[in-house]
Amino acid sequence: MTWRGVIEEYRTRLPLGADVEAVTLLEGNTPLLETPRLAEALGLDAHVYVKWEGVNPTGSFKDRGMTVAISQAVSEGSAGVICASTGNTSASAAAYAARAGIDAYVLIPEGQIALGKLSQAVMHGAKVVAITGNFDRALELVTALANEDSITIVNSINPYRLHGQKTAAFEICDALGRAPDQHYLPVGNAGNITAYWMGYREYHAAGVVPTLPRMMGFQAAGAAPIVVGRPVTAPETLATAIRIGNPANWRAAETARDESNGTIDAVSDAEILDAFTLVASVEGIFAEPASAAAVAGLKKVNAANRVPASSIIVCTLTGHGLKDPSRAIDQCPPPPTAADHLGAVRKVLRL
Ligand code: AN7
Repeated sequence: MTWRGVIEEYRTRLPLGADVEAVTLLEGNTPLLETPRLAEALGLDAHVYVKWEGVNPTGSFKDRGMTVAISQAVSEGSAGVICASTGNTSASAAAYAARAGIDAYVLIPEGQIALGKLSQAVMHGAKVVAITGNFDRALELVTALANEDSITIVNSINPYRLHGQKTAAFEICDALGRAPDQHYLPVGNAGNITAYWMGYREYHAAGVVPTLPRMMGFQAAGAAPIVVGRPVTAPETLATAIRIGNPANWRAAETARDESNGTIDAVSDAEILDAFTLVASVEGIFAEPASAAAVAGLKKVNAANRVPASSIIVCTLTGHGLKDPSRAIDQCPPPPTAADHLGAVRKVLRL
């Protein structure tokens, strides 16, 4: 049967009234790919899979939550939605709002979001404001605006967002026939790690899977409030998607970590860039830098001998690398040029 989007596929496990119509772009049903060349490159004796979320309709995992949040908002008669964003949330909110025929308002930190993400929000007709402060300040302003006007906030403090995002955990269990042993993912505003843990717990409680994974979250070293134990006032990382100093779901993410006997740790920008390049070059999967934090985290945990042999590992690759092509090109030397004849081209290609 053809895929109907995460609401119709998992409606019985979502807190939506039967009368709520799905606003959908047929998100979800993303590939769970086994990545043996990546496992080998990391020196891992384990089954490594990636949940490739960059192939969602707007190129990130945010679509899973947005379909649920915007469907609910429309059913409540909301005329518009608002969010603060490091980029992907705004791209997704703008797309689903366009699909629903309602307004989208977006606050972004000026100069700190990848151009692809900004172009999506603009193309989908969102009203975008770039503010002088960072993401955390934008989220404070958005919260105030949503309270004063009757527009719905669609950041991950909106509970419907997390219910939508938990469907990725369902899909992984459905594909593997069990839960993984360890699940790695990047942590920014900490909604996704919270949502996955909710999804795994719900499947476990319903008897669909007999075990639960350890939740392994990774922040960028310059934006690692949960790791250092206090808000970071001036977060810095080249992985702009996770440049967040005071995550909205901080406590819930700590609960996911503690209940699952997992970890929330930090990886450096250099480690993130290494993983970014590695996944693209050995597996043909072009994920964005923030996504690579999960893989960098797996490498770090393995180096500390904390990945048991033969275990089943899943890394969520949260967003598509094409959102920020200049970051990728900066990683590579510019291509050599050649005159337009065979000899010259052969010489450059060493063929
Ligand atoms: C590619 O778009 O917060 O820990 O405003 O875009 O659930 O926040 C994006 C976050 C990981 C972190 N990977 O997820 C936003 C925003 C990518 C992201 C995260 C984000 P959360």
